Amino acid sequence: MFCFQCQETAGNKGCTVQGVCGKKFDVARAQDLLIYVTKGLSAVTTALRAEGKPVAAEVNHLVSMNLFITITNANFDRKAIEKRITETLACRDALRKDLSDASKLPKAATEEIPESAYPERAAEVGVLATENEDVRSLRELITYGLKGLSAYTKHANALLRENEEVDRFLQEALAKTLDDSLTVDDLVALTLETGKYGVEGMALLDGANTGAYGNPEITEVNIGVRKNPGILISGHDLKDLEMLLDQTQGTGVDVYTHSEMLPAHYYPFFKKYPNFAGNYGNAWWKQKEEFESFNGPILMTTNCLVPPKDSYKDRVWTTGCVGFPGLKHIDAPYGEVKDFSPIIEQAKQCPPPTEIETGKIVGGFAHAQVFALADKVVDAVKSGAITKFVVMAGCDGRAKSRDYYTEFAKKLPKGAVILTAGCAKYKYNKLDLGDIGGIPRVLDAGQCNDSYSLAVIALKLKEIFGLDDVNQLPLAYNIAWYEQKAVIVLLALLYLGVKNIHLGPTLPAFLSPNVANVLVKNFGIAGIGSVEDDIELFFGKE
Ligand code: FSO
Ligand code: SF4
Repeated sequence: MFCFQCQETAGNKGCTVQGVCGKKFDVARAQDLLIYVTKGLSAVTTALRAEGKPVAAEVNHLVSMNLFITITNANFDRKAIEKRITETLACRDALRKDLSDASKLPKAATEEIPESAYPERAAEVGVLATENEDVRSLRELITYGLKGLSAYTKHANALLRENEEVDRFLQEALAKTLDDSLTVDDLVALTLETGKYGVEGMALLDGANTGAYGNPEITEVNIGVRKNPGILISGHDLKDLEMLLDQTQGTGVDVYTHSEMLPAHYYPFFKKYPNFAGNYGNAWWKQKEEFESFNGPILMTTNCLVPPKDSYKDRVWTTGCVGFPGLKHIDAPYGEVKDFSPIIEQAKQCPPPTEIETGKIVGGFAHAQVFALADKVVDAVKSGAITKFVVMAGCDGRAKSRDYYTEFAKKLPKGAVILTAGCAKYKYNKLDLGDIGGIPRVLDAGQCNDSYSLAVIALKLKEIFGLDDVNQLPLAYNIAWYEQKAVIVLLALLYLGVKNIHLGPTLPAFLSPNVANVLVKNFGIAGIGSVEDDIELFFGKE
């Protein structure tokens, strides 16, 4: 195996024996083959569209779910992944028959791969199959961006929103990563185009979420516990949460959010459920301790599953893209209700959660809420009470080096306000950083996909202040990344013209020196240094 798609890759080079994430060799191989056959299918759908033939929404869903399954910490179940490979090959072959001219298709779109040959073929089609390191780097950068984009379109699809244009691009770009005639320049252009569709995909999801659940608003979320048994829901899928809340009404079982599900509390819609109790725990990587002490069942709706300990394994349930051998999986087709009753029954037999902390955290600063506060924010900037905004969106992770972000938040000058989204916030959202004239110094827009809100806010501020360029705002970017959704967020920001983004705690291993250079030269992308040096870099000498 060779995998270097996330920030925790071994030695910041690549996982070759087993993933640091716990992904086993055979699972990594199966994921490589799933990506390869999905690219093959995408070459067929792209050719169909070129012939003016429509592609069904189910096929778009198959492609995006396949990509989502391969995101870090989503699916560790080789058999489930192999089943997807078989389905994808069947779909590819059926669709290919509709083509008038199949002569120009790449091998991935035509070759037969019997099930018995999956491991052997998987070993030949992974990341290292591309020899030129710059081409490999760009192909992977694009593919990881598309994985992130797929996750976001999948969530929109769950709320019955579609954008055929985004799916068309996604599949065309996947197919292009198989095309040996593309030059490095072509691939750089495709990388930026991926960012453009990243913005589209996040806008689609933002519309789906706010259309279904209202605009996030300032909300205090309880981080303590109640006395009833509870179900902990993690991941990003708000539709799953809605179904779980509906089904737990009147059962005496409370529902708590975990990690990236915290921002659900900010939506008006979810406030109507009396048993929506609060948020339990922190970012994904602390789950081994927190799932233990939660005592009740846990529902993983998307990525960020850490291989579970035997002591609580029987309480972890999966749905959607998530899979792990031995865990129980519940699913239903898009638009249909998932039956979560076995989870609720299990919860009733469990003791209530053990309290691990008390208090409240505040969030809900997505675009509409910040626009509502715009006058206050603008006045604070004009009066000099707010000197700078720092976008600290992205991910949290296990590495000790991520303490940098806690220290950075603590050492920020008093006039600085953090704009955040994603699980990176857990590095500082429980610090008491206070407020500036009633504006909290940590403004949490929501999940990683709500980084879209931060971009919309930046564009609005540019307009209010009458600037020509978003880079003239008193706004710095110090982003933490971990998995592939952060890649699409980064590409989206680059597409919007944002420069001088600092990315940490390490730069991606999949950037070859030349590709890294392109990003440095054209966009001023940089890593992080020491907290003191970076504070000075962003704010000047005190
Ligand atoms: Fe995982 Fe975090 Fe939201 Fe990332 S919980 S790491 S960019 O924020 O994706 O899924
Ligand atoms: Fe390694 Fe990350 Fe890939 Fe897991 S997802 S195998 S930790 S690079």
